[in-house]
Amino acid sequence: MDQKTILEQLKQRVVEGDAARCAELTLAALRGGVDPWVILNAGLIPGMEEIGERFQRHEAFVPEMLLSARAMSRALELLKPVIGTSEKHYRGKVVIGTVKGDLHDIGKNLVSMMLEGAGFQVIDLGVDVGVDRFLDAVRRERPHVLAMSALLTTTMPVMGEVVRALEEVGLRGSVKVMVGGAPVSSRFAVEIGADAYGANAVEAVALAKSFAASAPVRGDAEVWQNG
Ligand code: B1M
Repeated sequence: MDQKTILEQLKQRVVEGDAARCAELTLAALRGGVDPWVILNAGLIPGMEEIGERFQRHEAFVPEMLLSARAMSRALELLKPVIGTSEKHYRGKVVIGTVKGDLHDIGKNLVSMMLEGAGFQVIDLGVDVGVDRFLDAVRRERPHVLAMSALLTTTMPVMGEVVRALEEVGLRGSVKVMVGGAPVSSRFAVEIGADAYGANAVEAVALAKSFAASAPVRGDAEVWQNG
């Protein structure tokens, strides 16, 4: 099978939610020398976009979206060891989570994966994370960056609530706040007082690197390296 056919098949299998076939095709593509970013951007993500469009047209429903998400996650697991830069150098610490009311985690997981590959210690709070849990994590972990993801327009305001809460308890100056997710924009980031908007995982990593590089030196690199 040539690269174009594999990628087209991969997209179709994501749409159908066929996790087993998706995994086989991902492995076949990797073995055939296809760049993991091409697999992601030209196969898997277009599949997720297609199922989202079908959902919007009422041609697909939540169970179908769930199957597609499972197929995509399976393929992502296979891409994990080869994607990213796998740097050994400690870059800093990031607390990440999908905001309260929102269960979408594929984009957030991709960002986490890339951050880890780039040398960040990532504390992933998972999905449906409310203001208090973000605050507790910032207090406890003292991260360089707090990264929040939202895929629903209805859950985006939680990001602003977190920024305000950080200000109220005097923690805002200690952490850079980065927001992302399909409905989020740089304009929204400015409106809520976040430091940055990451349009995708690559941008999120570049932003985190610049924030960590400009932060005062902390004693957590050794702790991280010693496990
Ligand atoms: Co839902 N869903 N969903 N869904 N879902 C969307 C988001 C939707 C756009 C579909 C549509 O209508 N076309 C729509 C939202 C409409 C809106 O608010 N504007 C929608 C809806 C309505 C819903 C429900 C309300 C449906 C219902 O129940 N009636 C429901 C809500 C549940 C909830 O969260 N409370 C729901 C449920 C689900 C499933 C659980 C079935 C499943 C999620 C499973 C999972 O994540 N484990 C699901 C899915 C799969 C989707 C679509 C199809 C795909 C999302 C995805 O994974 N994309 C989605 C349609 C779409 O996006 N086209 C849709 C691939 C992923 C790699 O991209 O997450 O955008 P993305 O991440 C990108 C960037 O955004 C960025 O980097 C990533 C890589 O480039 N990024 C960051 C993300 N986070 C970042 C953080 C950063 C930086 C960058 O730093 C902080």
